[in-house]
Amino acid sequence: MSALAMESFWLNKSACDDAERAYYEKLSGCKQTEEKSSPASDEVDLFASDDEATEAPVSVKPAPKAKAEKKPEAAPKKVAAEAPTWPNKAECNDAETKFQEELSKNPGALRNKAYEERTFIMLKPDAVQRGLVGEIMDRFESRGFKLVACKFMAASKELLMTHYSDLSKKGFFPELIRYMASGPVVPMVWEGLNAVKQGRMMLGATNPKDSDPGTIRGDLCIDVGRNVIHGSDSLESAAKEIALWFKPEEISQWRSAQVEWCYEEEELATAPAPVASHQVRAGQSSVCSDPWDTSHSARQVLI
Ligand code: IDP
Ligand code: MG
Repeated sequence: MSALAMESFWLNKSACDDAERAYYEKLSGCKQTEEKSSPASDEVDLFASDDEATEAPVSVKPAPKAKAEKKPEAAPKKVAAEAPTWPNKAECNDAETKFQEELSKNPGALRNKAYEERTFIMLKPDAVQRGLVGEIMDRFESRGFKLVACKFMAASKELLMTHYSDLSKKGFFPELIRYMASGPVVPMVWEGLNAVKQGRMMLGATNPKDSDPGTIRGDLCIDVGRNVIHGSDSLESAAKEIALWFKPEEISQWRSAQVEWCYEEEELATAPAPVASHQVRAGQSSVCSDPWDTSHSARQVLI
């Protein structure tokens, strides 16, 4: 009895081992096979699909392994490629430190001084009378230029004669002075990249009949004697005219909220203050610092 029982046990054991082996071969090879199999009975499932078990491991299992192995190889390659873009990192950091010092004294300071070019623009009495002040200022604002000084005033004949002194020999000079003194004017200083040249282009030709459509004069006036706006024609005359019409203390030093959105080089990193999760989700933080260079985070917002 006992010998028969043992024999029966080992026969069953062998069958069970085979079934177990087949089961794990199938299990390790293919999820789909596992999903297809009926959960009703282990025995039916395990013994019925012996043939399929050989195909299963090939199709799915190697794929995730290959992906997992590739990732660590990619990282060092990226570091090696990025490294040469910061050959003079120390110089960059020095320049950034100097800029931050300057910014602490002048909130209007920019890294690229070309963006600080200034031009003198004046809305003439006809622009004021015709209600074009907002329209014209809007063009400069919308373009991205920064207003740093502005007055609404009646200009004296003396001031106007000094301003137009280079035209004093022209036949139209007396009428020009009379017209310019006949009502309030709006002298302004606008700041931005190529402000003088771009300002002149925005004005259009002196005589509106020659001004292109799209320019201020081309769109808003007809007669050369009523051409609504003045703009400096060179860097030298801009400096001279700004000094003539404005005292230094009348020119504001301020950082426009637009500056980072108008000039690529003027982006400041935000202070590393904690940010609420809903703000992060809304995309509030727009810092674009180099992820490979932690020292770059020295940039600070001072306002
Ligand atoms: P700009 O204003 O385009 O710089 P300018 O030659 O400096 O032109 O002349 C200054 C202003 O003198 C003109 O904007 C215009 O108001 C006036 N002006 C220029 N040429 C004539 C002219 O032929 N007749 C009448 N006024 C003129
Ligand atoms: Mg001129």
